[in-house]
Amino acid sequence: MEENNSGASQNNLDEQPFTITVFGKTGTGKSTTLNALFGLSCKTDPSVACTIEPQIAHFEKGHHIEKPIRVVDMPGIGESIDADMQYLPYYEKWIPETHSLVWVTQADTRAYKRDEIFLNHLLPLLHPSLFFTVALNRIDHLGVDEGEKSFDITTKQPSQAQLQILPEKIDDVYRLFKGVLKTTVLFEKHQIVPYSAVHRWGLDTLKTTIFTRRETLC
Ligand SMILES: Nc1nc2c(ncn2[C@@H]2O[C@H](COP(=O)(O)OP(=O)(O)O)[C@@H](O)[C@H]2O)c(=O)[nH]1
Ligand SMILES: [Mg+2]
Repeated sequence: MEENNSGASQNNLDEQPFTITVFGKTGTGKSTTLNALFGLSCKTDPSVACTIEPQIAHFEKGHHIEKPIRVVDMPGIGESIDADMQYLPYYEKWIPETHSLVWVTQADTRAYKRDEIFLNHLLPLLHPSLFFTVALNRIDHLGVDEGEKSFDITTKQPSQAQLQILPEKIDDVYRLFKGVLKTTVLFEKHQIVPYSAVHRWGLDTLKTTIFTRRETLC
């Protein structure tokens, strides 16, 4: 993966390869997700913010790819807005060039305040032609801290209890993101995709959702 803040300079979306840009708090599994979806080898770590500059992967038109795409792994949202805002030039460059914005967050928490605050700061940069996906990772840990039966790692399926609490979780996450996004971009509940990057559950749906607008845009 290339590391830089340069890249294409034109902001005309039609002239850019289909561009997927990934945001989210440090440790939610952005790099693991990109590795699983696109066969990349971004560094992953349970405790360290590995990505401090945007990491850009280019996929040329080829055997399995009909049209060129670009995948941009943004630095993780950290501990303070001040620290996050040092990356503002990266956001200002990449969001206008993004077709599909993927916001990775985790299912196994109730603490979405940082997502909310940070998304609010990015809101002025979002544009109506952007397709917004909330990638709800770590489904394998959903409800486990509250004593629910956990993910079956043999069959690679969530437990019945996890599947039962999932709609309520999606409702909560939807309320929160919709409350910030309002009508800035199209955002409906099916744009929240539950999955587990490490256990590869839900990845196909995530990929299909991320590419929703590809055919019409490119
Ligand atoms: N249990 C579980 N852990 C995950 C999942 N996805 C990522 N992780 C772990 O979370 C940690 C942080 O992942 P990483 O991809 O580096 O996060 P990033 O900082 O958002 O890029 C790593 O230890 C991953 O193995 C998942 O679906 N379930
Ligand atoms: Mg990372």
